[in-house]
Amino acid sequence: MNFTEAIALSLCLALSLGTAKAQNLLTNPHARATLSLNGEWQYIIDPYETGFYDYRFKEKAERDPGAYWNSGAADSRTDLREHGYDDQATLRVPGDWNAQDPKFLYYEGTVWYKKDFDYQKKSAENRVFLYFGAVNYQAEVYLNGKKLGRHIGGFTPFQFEIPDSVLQEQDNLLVVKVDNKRYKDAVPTVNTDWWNYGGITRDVLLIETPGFFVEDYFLQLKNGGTNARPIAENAEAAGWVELNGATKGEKVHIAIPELNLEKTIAYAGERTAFSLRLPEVELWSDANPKRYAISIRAGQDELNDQIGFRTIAVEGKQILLNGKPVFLRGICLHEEMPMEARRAYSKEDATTLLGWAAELNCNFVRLAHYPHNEHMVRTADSLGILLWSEIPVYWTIDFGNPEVLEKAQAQLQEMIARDRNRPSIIIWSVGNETPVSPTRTAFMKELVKTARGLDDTRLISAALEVHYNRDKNTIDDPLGAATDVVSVNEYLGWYVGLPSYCQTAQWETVYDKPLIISETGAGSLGGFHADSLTRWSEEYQEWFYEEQVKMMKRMPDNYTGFTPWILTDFRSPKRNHPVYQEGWNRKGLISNTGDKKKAFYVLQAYYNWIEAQGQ
Ligand code: GCB
Repeated sequence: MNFTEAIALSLCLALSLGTAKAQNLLTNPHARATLSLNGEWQYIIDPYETGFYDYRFKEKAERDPGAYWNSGAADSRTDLREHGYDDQATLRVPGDWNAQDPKFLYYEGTVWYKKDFDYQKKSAENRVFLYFGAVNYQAEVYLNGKKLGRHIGGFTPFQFEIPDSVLQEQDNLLVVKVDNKRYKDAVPTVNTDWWNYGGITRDVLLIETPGFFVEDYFLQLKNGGTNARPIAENAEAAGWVELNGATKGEKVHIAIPELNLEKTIAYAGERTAFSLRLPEVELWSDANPKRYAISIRAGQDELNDQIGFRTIAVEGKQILLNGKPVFLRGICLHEEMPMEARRAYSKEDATTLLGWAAELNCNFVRLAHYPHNEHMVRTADSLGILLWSEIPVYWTIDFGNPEVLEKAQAQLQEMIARDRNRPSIIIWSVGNETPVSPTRTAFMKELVKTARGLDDTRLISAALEVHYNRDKNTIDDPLGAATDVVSVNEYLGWYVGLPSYCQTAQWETVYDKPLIISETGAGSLGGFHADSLTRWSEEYQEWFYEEQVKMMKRMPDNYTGFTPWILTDFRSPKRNHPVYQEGWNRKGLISNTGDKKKAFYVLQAYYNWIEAQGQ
């Protein structure tokens, strides 16, 4: 059996075995939420998974009073119960558990979360969905003792419909088993250079819809339909609408009031295509992040959203935004608030992180190394920051295993489903620093194919590695043949030699495509000052950036973007120097105390210079 056959077989198996697959996502959940389940949740730490398995290590029966999805409340004083949710300790949702109590800092395993809520449907015919922004890594969700489903993957949303037979008007018992253990066949795998924050890390929402409703839609300008001007005339936008629970022929009304546009189509099942002629539209760009309100109505349901019209394309060695060459002045960032050493999850967090990027004069951010929360992407939409969004296919995952491919595909699908209407995202990345081999390249090409199949309006890339060579550093990873943009991480002057190595370094790519330097960086401990040859000093990092910038100025002419590693220091269990690291990767331009290091200003000056060149 060759690789493709193995994949086909595993997909068939998955279908026939009914592998827990989350339902199609309701787009823009925050605009529809009827009840937020954010807040304090009670919990049980369960490293042995006693709440899930019996003493023979078999999954407990649904009604087993000892199963932790049941309340643990005793029916009489003779009942034996060994769990319960009565104590006062709580965990905040959204949020990782690691930052909330020192006992969780290094914990990797199962925690049961429990929340009670009352809920009255507005009408008996309505439907109710339970939506999770993300749970890291695996979630089993139970309501009133019934299992709603399971989700695998720590950075993408999922939802379950709650059957009427399960939902109560009072005292609903919602329990989520969260497990963040690392596994070789997981995506990401056991080895990453970031903190494995566990928990219900993003918003939890209850959403009530009419019997049939607008589930999802897509609308964007047709590529090539614009020119370099900020206003396009007579442009054509194409898209589709998908209803849930509707019959064919149902009327769907699409309106963009600011453009005086209204259109009614008849629903033809699945994704029903439509197009709109836009007489005069202000284009969304980094310079002018113009958004329009859109409403899509069907039956009793109305979905509201904010979208931006823009095109993104590659022409020869350039990236064109709205038909005009753009240089990506970028920075990488993790979804983490350095000062509190926790996952970022809110609009305020997004505003802080992207605000720092804007202060650097960035027009681009690489969201590393997994899809970030939806607030981040929507905040970028409103600020005019272009984005690279990535799935955690990171380093050496189990490329030969078709189930791993399936897990990666699921995350890719969920990432694109959530964000396909966000104008800020211009690049989907299918992975980072994956080691070249025929098996890996076949795996990665499958992901590229899937990404294109799901969204042909954006660019596809992956962060590749470079093999350093004193004479010439050549970028020739075979995966580069499959992506629209070739992106490369290089650490000349940190992992390889000293920053002075940059002075004579030569670069070439075998691909006539746009080239992004998707990482480069050096560590420094904020506030530690010494001469520039002293590792870990701010001066070494500053010198590193100075040499990198000079080298970038002599890059081949397909160099179209730069996203150094990284905006802020971030926690990593791999970084164990007792003086300079103590569990932190120190390559941030901003320290974990929120102070800007000297190198911040070198990059800022470079970006000001690029902007002044009119690029
Ligand atoms: C890399 C990885 C990134 C690491 C970084 C480093 O190449 O892509 O995840 O954190 O290097 O600091 O070594």
